[in-house]
Amino acid sequence: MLRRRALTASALAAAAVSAVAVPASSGAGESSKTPVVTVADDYFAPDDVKVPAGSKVKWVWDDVNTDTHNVVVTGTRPDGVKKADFRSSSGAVGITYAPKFKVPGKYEFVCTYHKSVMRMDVKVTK
Ligand SMILES: [Cu+2]
Repeated sequence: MLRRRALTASALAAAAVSAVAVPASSGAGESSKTPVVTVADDYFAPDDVKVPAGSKVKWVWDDVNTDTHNVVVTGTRPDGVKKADFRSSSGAVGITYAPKFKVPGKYEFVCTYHKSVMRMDVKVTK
C-alpha cells in the first residue's frame, strides 16, 4: 500500500507539471495552477485541497483502477451550491472531472461507491 501511494505521488507530480504547461482556457491573466487529485482504488490523493474562488480542481481516474468510482459533493457545501452542481460520471478508468469552484467555502466530496473510505475536502478561499 505504501509503495502504491509513492508511485501515485510521483504520477501526481508529473500531472501537476503538465497542468502548469497548459494555460487555462478562461480566466485571462490567471497564473494559478489547477490542483490534480488522483481517483484510485479506494482513495483520493491528496484528500485535502485548497484553491482560490474561480479555480478548477481536476480529478483524474488512475489507469490501473478495477473499481468503479465517482466524485459527488455531500451536504457539506456552501449555501447556494446545489448537489447537482458537483457530480462526476462513474467508472473505473478513463475519466477526468474538472469543475470550477465559484463560491467560497468548504466542500466535502465522496465516492458514493466507497463512502466510508473515499472522502475528501476542497476549501475555496475568497
Ligand atoms: Cu470509489
